[in-house]
Amino acid sequence: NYPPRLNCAVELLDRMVAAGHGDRVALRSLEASWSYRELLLHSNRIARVLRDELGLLPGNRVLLRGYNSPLLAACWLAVLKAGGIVVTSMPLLRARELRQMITKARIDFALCDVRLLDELMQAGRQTTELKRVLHYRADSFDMPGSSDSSDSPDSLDLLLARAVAGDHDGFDNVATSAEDPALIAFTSGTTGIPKASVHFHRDVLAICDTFPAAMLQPVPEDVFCGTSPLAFTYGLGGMLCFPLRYGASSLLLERPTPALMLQAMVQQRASICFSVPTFWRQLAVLVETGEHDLSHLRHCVSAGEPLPEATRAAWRRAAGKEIIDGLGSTELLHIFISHTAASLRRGAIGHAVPGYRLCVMGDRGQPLPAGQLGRLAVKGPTGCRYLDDERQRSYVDVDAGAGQGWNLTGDTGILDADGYFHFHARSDDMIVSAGYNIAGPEVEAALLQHPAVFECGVVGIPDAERGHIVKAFVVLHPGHAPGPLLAAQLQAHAKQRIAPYKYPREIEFVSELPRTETSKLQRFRLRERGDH
Ligand code: 3SK
Repeated sequence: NYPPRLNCAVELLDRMVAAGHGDRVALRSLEASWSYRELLLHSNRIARVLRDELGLLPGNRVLLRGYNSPLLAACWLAVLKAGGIVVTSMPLLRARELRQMITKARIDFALCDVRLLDELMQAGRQTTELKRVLHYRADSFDMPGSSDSSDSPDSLDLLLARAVAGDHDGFDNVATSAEDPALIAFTSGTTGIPKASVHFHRDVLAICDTFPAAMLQPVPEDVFCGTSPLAFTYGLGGMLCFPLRYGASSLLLERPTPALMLQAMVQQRASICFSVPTFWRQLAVLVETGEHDLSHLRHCVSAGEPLPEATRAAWRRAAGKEIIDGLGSTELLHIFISHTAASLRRGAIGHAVPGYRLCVMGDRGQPLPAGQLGRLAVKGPTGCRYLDDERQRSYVDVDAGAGQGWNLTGDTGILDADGYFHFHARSDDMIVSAGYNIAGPEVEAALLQHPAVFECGVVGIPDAERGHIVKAFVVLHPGHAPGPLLAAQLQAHAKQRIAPYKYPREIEFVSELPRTETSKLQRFRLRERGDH
């Protein structure tokens, strides 16, 4: 329960400074370290530029385009303090995708890292909504005077320098309502068709007060880190909102590779790390083959994709740590199913995060008894509000037998008698072959148990006889030679672990799998490739 007047940035930042956390480190990068007081100062200055130089009005939408950095985080907080709505974007988006976002979310202003400016300017020229773009250098606060862009009228650095010379450091925060939109989060999901989810100020606090409170119990001494962009709400929660809510600090790396992440985790004594299965797999390989002091690492969180048992086991073997798995979505903003080290159950993603309720529904929206396979539905303090999108009707079931307002996440699985959710597949990833329903992730999990397999993606491809057949795209660990012999071995391996009708009838060895910028496997691309 939050008060009717609520600004989530003020709760996450101003309130922490007022509560005596001012001198504690809030954000770190490889180059800089900002205390809570410094973060407040920078955010206030940016908020003043937005209001006074751009004329931002409450409710205006501001696109943020940059790599993870303390300055990007300060921009995020500043937009909210000024009453704006933040729209974060993935750094790798091209002009066409940015144009779609600008039009759909009716973006008024943008703050953009100079290195990513070209595509945005191209997109801006093709739309009528975008009024002004300010560009910044991510290190402009850390190396004053080093800016090469500061003589442009659209340089945020220049405007900030003027704001520094101003006579006060405060900002008159906009007293937004708890149900004013704070964020518009875009997801292209794994299908490639972007959707925009709107989240309120209270939603931002709700994700801080549910998953981390129950599963991680953060303390101010914690150092958070992670590998996802802040534009992915998984990264935004784990690497910005959660640490601030608990008075802890967060390490923001621009473009973390597994080696860089590991080195930074060790150096900065990170204690909570948010990553995705493919990254955990790569980290496990590095940790297994080197000497790394990870004694300070308390929690390793995985989400974004189902965590294969083989990846969990590899990390346990390499680092001696358990991974906390989570199921979340952009539509619900963060994780709603997870577990603690103590409540881990083999074969299940976890149970409902306290505050959320789960139900597995049949085709007509009727709740199914424990143990029956159906569609996952979730209800809790956050939920899906698509911006101007027909797909809202199918995501939020307004008239299900189980009652109104259940979010149908697109996952299928089983709730057991103790309330644990056993994931089966995304509804659109089920393979129907010769009348059998086959879940791609189950076949992937079986193949991953073979020592030669580093990662794989399994999809159905059209087949005249069976409707579809199961095809696996396999990336091998270095040192293993692709070829028909290994393919036959992998098929035999799969048949021994799962029902033989599920084995991949076709195997193609590839050097990498197509992934979104959030590291989700793009099965639709594999299907396109297999569709010959
Ligand atoms: O999309 C997801 O998988 C996800 C997971 C956890 C938290 C947030 C998101 C969007």
